[in-house]
Formats: sequence, C-alpha cells, structure tokens
Amino acid sequence: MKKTAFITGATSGIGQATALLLGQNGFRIIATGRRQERLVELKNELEKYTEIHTLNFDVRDQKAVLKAIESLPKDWENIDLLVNNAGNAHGLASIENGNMEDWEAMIDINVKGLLYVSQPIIEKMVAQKAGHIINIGSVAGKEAYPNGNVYCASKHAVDALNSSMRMDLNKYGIKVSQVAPGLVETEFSLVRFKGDEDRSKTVYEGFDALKAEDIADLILFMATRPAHVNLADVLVFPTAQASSTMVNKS
Ligand code: NDP
Ligand code: 8X3
Repeated sequence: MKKTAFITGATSGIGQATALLLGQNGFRIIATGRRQERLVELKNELEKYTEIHTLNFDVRDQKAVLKAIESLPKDWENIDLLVNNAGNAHGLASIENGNMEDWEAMIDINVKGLLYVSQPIIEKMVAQKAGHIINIGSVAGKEAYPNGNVYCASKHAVDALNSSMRMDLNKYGIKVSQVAPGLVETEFSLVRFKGDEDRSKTVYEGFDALKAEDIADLILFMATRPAHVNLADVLVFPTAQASSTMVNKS
C-alpha cells in the first residue's frame, strides 16, 4: 500500500518538485497551496503516476487550515509524511528600514502557518503512533545574514521547532527531520522582491544555485530510509556557496 504525503506549498518551487518526485516514486499526494489553477495543473500531471488530492488554503488562516484537513475523505485521513514547505521571504532591508507588514507576513506564514498545519496532522500521527515530518528550514535558520533579519528569525524558529518536535514526538515513534537549503532557484526571490523580475533574476545570475529538484531528491531519500534511520537535519548548499552570506541576495 502506498504511503500518503501531505505537502504544503506544492504550487511552485521545492514543494511542487517534491510532489512530482514523491508521486512518481510510490507516494499518494495531498498537495496544498493558494493558487488553485496550479493545483489543478499539478493534479493533471500527477494523476498519470499516482492518486492526488488537492487542498486550497492560506496557511495563515487557522480555521481554513483545520477545515481543509477535516474535509479529507476517509481514505485520505491517515498521513504518513508531512512536508512543511510553504514559506517565503518578504523584502530584504536593514532592520531600521523594515516594513511591519512584511515582518508579520513572514512570521505568520513561516512560523504560525507551519504550526497551524502541523497541529492537526501531529494529532493524527500520534494516534497512528507513526509518521514523519520533514520541515523545510534554511541556511538562514542556521546563520543570519545582513538585511535578512526577520526572515532569518522565522527560519531560526523553524530550526528550533524541528529539534523540539523531534524530542517531543520521539515517544510516539514519529520521525522529525529538517532540510536547510542554501540558495535554490525558485520563485522565492520574485516573492521577496514583490514581483520585480529583473531584481529577482540578478540573485541567480552567474551563480550555479541549487534546483528545486535537488531538494526534492533529498526529501525522497530522507522519506524512504529504513524505519530505524532518521536524517534529523540536513544542511545543503550549492557547491558555489559556503555560508549564508556568500551569495548575491540583491
Ligand atoms: P516558492 O515561492 O517557489 O514556493 C513557495 C510555496 O509556498 C508556494 O507553493 C506557495 O504557494 C506557498 N505559500 C506561500 N505563502 C503561502 C500561504 N500564505 N499559504 C499557503 N501557501 C503558501 O519558493 P521555494 O520553493 O523556494 O520555497 C519553499 C520553502 O523553501 C520555503 O519555506 C522557503 O523559505 C524555503 N527555502 C527556500 C530557499 C531558496 O533559496 N529558494 C532556500 C532555503 C529555504 P501559493 O502562493 O500558491 O500559496
Ligand atoms: C532562502 C535562502 O539565503 O536567500 O532561505 O535566505 S536565503
């Protein structure tokens, strides 16, 4: 019987690549995001390989998150793998020039949103006495960088939650792991720079960044280790990067 993976932020970048790769490698997929048309496209593509169920919600809306998870049909209720991937950066500015709306968005999405999704799924995993949670952190959660302030803080929170969840859920046999990537070329910079394509392109120019598929590959590897093996925390850089500050963030 196929395992069921619940992936947040499956409408682009790392989440989308992960949904595709896991779906092609023996998982049934619950894919979530706000952009319904992207969820439909993903469903059409993945149906060639596996069963897929899509859920449309904003991770900031706790009621909507709960309603969506409660709406899962009976045969989709058991979740084996949760990939907490939905997240983004809003702005890149020295702290004295920061924008409160951007700060709130990052904390609400990257930290509170992750908790809103995790709580009802952890409840299921505890009842099952099994499960695996893979949190997508960042090198920004290991090492802050200039102008990254609140994004870095939000990813440091993910790093702390990953360790703490792993300790708390150990007694139920639930694995908790983190992937902490360096620079990955996705829509991340486009979102950070509020749709400014030229500015977002310069982040990746002349730099051999990671691809979303590289992270998906890692997630598949982590999710398919034997039951007694947990890759608890994987920091992954492009070869061209050796620290959070060694890239042009523009
Ligand atoms: P993308 O912008 O390509 O993807 C972000 C995903 O998150 C989208 O599917 C988006 O879906 C979803 N999302 C964003 N906000 C919300 C929301 N409020 N509610 C529901 N879903 C939301 O970026 P990445 O793939 O790069 O980012 C994925 C994760 O990887 C993030 O947590 C990011 O912090 C992390 N990361 C990225 C790195 C990089 O260099 N790219 C490096 C290290 C970590 P939709 O808009 O449809 O809702
Ligand atoms: C995304 C990578 O270094 O741009 O988390 O913050 S970085």
